[in-house]
Amino acid sequence: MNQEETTPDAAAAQPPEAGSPAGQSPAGPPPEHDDREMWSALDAVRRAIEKVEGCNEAERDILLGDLRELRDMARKLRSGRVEIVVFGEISTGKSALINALTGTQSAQVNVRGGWTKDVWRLDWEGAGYVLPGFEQSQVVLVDTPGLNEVGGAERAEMAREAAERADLILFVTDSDLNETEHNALAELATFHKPILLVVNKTDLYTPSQLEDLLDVLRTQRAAGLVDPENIVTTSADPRELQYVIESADGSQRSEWRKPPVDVGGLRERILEVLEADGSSLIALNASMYAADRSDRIAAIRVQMRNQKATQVIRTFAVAKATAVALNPVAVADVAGGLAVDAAMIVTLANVYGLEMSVGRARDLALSLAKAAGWVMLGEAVTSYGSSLLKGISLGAAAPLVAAPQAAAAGYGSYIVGQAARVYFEQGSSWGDKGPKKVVMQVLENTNKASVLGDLKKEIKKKLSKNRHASG
Ligand SMILES: Nc1nc2c(ncn2[C@@H]2O[C@H](COP(=O)(O)OP(=O)(O)OP(=O)(O)O)[C@@H](O)[C@H]2O)c(=O)[nH]1
Ligand SMILES: [Mg+2]
Repeated sequence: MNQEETTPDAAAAQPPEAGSPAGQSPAGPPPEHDDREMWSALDAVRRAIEKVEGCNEAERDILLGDLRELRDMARKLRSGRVEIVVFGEISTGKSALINALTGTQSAQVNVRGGWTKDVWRLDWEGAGYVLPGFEQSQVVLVDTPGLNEVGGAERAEMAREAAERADLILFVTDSDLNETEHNALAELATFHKPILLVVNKTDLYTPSQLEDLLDVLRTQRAAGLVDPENIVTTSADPRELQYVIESADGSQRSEWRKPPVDVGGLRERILEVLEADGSSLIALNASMYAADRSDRIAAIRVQMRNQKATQVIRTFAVAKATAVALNPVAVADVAGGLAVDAAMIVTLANVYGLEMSVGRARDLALSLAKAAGWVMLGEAVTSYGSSLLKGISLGAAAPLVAAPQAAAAGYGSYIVGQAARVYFEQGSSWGDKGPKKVVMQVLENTNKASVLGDLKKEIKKKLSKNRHASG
């Protein structure tokens, strides 16, 4: 079935394309209650997509997987696709259950644990559920690798992610939930979506054993995690049994036969849950998913920009310090010092996806140096004031003798850079603090000795590489 296809009715009820301009101002009469939930969910997904699209190339590379998933979530919402994930420990019969529900042999079943290696989806054609307003909605069953597979941490993570996207979780077990299963179930319960606990392989239990098992699950092991009415029993792929058949003439023969598959109760409960909450479930799930992704996108972006900004500030601070050490007269006058800091600020603006002219960057550098004022007097004088004197008095010996002053000049740039970074992080604003307070805060949060030590080390390295300086 083509998930993009819609009937005219369904198309009228559906929210517009995510990420498209048309999606920003939905026209037409106000939507019904359920539709409104779907619209706002799609809007949340669309905004998360736009967030990724607004990132720079390096950030987008890292967020490619998130972008793909978000676009798929938008498609899911537009077509009204319902996803049911089948989750649980290895060999509990997850794949067999999918086959039994769909009446196919699509999922690979095997006695060897750890058989299913990937997350994959199967269209459940005969599910018998249609999402209101989405005549061609699909119900999809998602098979996942089993928990607790040897070396399967990555696969368990894949299964977890599939559960995070899904609208309904089938947690399959064949016992009273061991520690791994219990922990996984407890984690899934935090996703705030319905969980059906499927007790499979009931053919292996006597009726009284099964009753005891269900009682333990309801009252102890799954209590507080799964509603008692959501604990259902199945027999997805029952073992063959030896039947003794008596003929009319009194002779007997034995035959191995497979008892009937039993997933009727599960199917019924799935439909009840979907009928009761379908649209809300899907909308709520998509909204939570989008919120979660947005947080992740923002966190990754901040982290990447911070890393890059730190690199830029360090590179410029080292460049300034080295230049001062090599040639205090030319570089460390006010204009020379400012030029380096202005270039750093322009580069930092780019890191935060902003444009800034060199002139404006110079003004900012100067105002930051001023804001640092008396607090940084020692450094400021070295950076912007006394270089001429120093150059003249130190003469030919300047490069080596000037190392501490050069490090101090680099430190000045470091502080200016850190303050500028706060400015850009806040969207080119000093917020309610003003530049002076920001500089003070940066100074407070900076381990001066360590920055100076680092700069001195760099100067030494650079000077020893410079044949003029070392000669
Ligand atoms: N007796 C009995 N065996 C079953 C039942 N359902 C599945 N099995 C058997 O359990 C074994 C594992 O079944 P699968 O469906 O491959 O289990 P799975 O959970 O998908 O396993 P992995 O993909 O390895 O995690 C197979 O030998 C199935 O025949 C059942 O209802 N009763
Ligand atoms: Mg499997």
